[in-house]
Amino acid sequence: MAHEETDTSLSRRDLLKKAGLGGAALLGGSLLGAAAREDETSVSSPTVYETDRSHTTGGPGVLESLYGHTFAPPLGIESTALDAHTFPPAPDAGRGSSAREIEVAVEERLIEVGNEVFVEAWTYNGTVPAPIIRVTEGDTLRIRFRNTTGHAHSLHFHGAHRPEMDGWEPIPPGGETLYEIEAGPAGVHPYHCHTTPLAEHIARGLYGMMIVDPPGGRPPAQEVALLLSGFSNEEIGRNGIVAWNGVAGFYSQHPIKVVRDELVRAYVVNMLEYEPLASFHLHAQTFDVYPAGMGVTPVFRDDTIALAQAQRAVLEFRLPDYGRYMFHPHQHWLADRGAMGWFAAI
Ligand SMILES: [Cu+2]
Repeated sequence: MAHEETDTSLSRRDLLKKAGLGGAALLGGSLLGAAAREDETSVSSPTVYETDRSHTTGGPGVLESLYGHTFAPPLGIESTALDAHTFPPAPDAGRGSSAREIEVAVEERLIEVGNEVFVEAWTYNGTVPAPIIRVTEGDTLRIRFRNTTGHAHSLHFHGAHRPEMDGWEPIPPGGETLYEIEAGPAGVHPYHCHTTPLAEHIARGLYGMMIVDPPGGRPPAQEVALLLSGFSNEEIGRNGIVAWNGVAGFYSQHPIKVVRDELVRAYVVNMLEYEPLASFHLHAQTFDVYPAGMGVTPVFRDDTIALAQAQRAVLEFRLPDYGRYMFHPHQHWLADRGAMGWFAAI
């Protein structure tokens, strides 16, 4: 297997030895290419990868392979650990106008977002990102909101709703409230805390994805959800870790399996704070783009979409050949910090 991930317990020097390269070449790309880069980096910036490594709080931290490197997930993390975030709950199309009751509690948790990288997170219901909410357009969504922490928080939905239910007003420590919105429009919309300092409340983990189906449902597809976000694990205001669905390097180690040549629908949301722009790039294939997941016909076709903060899209594509298709933000600074992943067409 040319693209097998390397053992994360090996040091970089061990990796070079294992590859029979001594200290003569960098891993990544062809050997000829690597040798050429070694010459170039000797006169430019040879230490960039070591600089990256310093942003972990311990352990090997970096997953290196032929395609480069990214931050590694927690050691021994199960391949199913992110299933609830990767695969949206099944739709229940046609439920429009029925009432949906949801309990949301703000809880503080210490979570491992990468190999031995822990952050003191603020969470909705204990996870970052928060659980995916899936409803049908027109559903009445009642959210019983409890703030169990020592800070004020709130819950604000994107999409359309009455302004008094917009969720920007802080709910004090120990406080409760009831939000009631009519879900819509059909699409994919983030929800997040809107209490100041807003950036920090988002960067600490208070966000999630809401999928709103049209009343007739969507055509059958293999559905996946990918929410991009970051963690200021060492310095507030800087994303030391960047991750799809909350765990750095997870999809690098555990590709998302899809059936070859069958329709894939990806709900992609950018909740990365402190970065003016992110993107989603798929290798070796193009996709149809429904901005914010709205509309019944795609607006354009591409292999890369730009996503400002809170922007999102539904992407539809088929992977026609058996094999692995890479995905990552095309800002490689972000990919290197944990947002590298693969689809495996099987
Ligand atoms: Cu908050």
